[in-house]
Amino acid sequence: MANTVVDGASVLNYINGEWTASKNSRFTEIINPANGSVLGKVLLSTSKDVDNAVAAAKAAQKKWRLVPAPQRAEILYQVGALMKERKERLSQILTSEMGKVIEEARGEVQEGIDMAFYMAGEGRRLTGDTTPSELKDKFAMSVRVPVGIVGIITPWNFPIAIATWKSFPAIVAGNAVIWKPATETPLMAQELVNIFTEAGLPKGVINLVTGSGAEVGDAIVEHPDIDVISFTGSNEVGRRIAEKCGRSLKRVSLEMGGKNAVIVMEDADLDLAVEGILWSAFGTSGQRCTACSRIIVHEKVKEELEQRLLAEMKKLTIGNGLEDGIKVGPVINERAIKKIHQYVEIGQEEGAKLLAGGSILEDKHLGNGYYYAPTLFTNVRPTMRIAQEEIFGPVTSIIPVQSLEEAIEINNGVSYGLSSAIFTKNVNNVFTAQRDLDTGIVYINAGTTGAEIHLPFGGSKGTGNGHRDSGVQALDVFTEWKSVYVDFSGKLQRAQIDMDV
Ligand code: UN1
Repeated sequence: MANTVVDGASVLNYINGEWTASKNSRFTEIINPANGSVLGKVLLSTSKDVDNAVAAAKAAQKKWRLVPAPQRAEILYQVGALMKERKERLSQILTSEMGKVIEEARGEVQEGIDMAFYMAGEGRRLTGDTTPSELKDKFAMSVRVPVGIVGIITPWNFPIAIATWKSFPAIVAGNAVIWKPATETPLMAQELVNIFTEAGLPKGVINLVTGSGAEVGDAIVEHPDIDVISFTGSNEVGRRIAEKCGRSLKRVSLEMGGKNAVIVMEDADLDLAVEGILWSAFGTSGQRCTACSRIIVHEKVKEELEQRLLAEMKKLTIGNGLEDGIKVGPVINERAIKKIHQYVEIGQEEGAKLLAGGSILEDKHLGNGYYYAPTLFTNVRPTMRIAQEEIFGPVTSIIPVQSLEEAIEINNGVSYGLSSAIFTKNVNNVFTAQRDLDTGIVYINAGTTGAEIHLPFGGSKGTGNGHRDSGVQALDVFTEWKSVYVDFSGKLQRAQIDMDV
């Protein structure tokens, strides 16, 4: 439990209530993306470690499922209280490890705290239905039961919030968890696991196994005793996971990103639209699944919007997110910055016009961090790769249109369906847009980010496979329905369908 210092930390596995090393004691470095410094190291585990974690989880779940849900929830209330108490510490570590600016880190930790109290409340609900039976003296109801052992695989861009979206509903519903966090952000995982332990979660109910997707991720996905997988990450990896789960009929919940757009109509409040676009395109350096990477604008206000955006983009301060006044932090690592830059080159080759940014920043004061200039393209055609593929960086593209109908068609003309937004004052536009935009989340007069935890989070098409994170709907991923019939007539009553047999 003392294992929580940022400098020189080494993150081990947490199996059956103990921080343990792996037989294969290989480690990889945890890097601060703001300056390239080494924060510590994280264990690269093997499939054997996953086996040990599953064995511990199975033993623990046998008892955990029998703990009354309101008592399971008490532990989540305590988790929420501890997170609240440690909010600043968690936020500082989050910024150091992942790079998002400190205000955003605080926001993310708050999202986790909200999730704790919200899901704790579910411990006193977890409702099913009671419904009349077709027969006399017979009672019928449906109840939620835990699925069993849950494998959760979480990304680095929201290292604590997304972990809470998945682990809290799983735990309150009576499951045990095997968690593989992103290799880039194991410190947040270590912090959250310590909080679970201090809150009194019995050993084996949560188990942490760190390491690569190829080794640990695959071992979790393929393990015959893990009943459900909940994954957030790229579409490419999500598809591979779904194929594997399909072969073994394992339930799988996927959230795989977006190509989100803000629509700006000719009657929009442009100041508001500019603010919403800047926040959702360049906040978190564009590394949100919900980030605005397309701006679909009515041609009548296109130039005005461009000018206002450019003026505001000049004011964006870039640097280490722990420093005061910084608005845009680094991107996660070298691989990410190269990919972002490649997309910018692709955009230029495709004939899009670069209005701002477009370069890797290497100023001296930025040290060895991974900084990319906030980038704006215009005159982008909807079929260009920069308007179709997820870039996951501070790059956004203006696509001009002549009508709402065309805007909606372009919004829907991508393979993802996570989030969309429209700025307009016209009530007819509002209701048409909320009906016809084909994303799982729609914002009116706000940017594409900022989902609240008590609503379902996820999307259509290449974004997901029909499940949702957070909201009460998250419980559907981690529970089975059981229909229970109680006959108190004292005789064998055949069901109505079998009466005439
Ligand atoms: C993500 O990027 O995967 O809606 C999650 C938002 C945040 C969550 C983003 N509440 O922007």
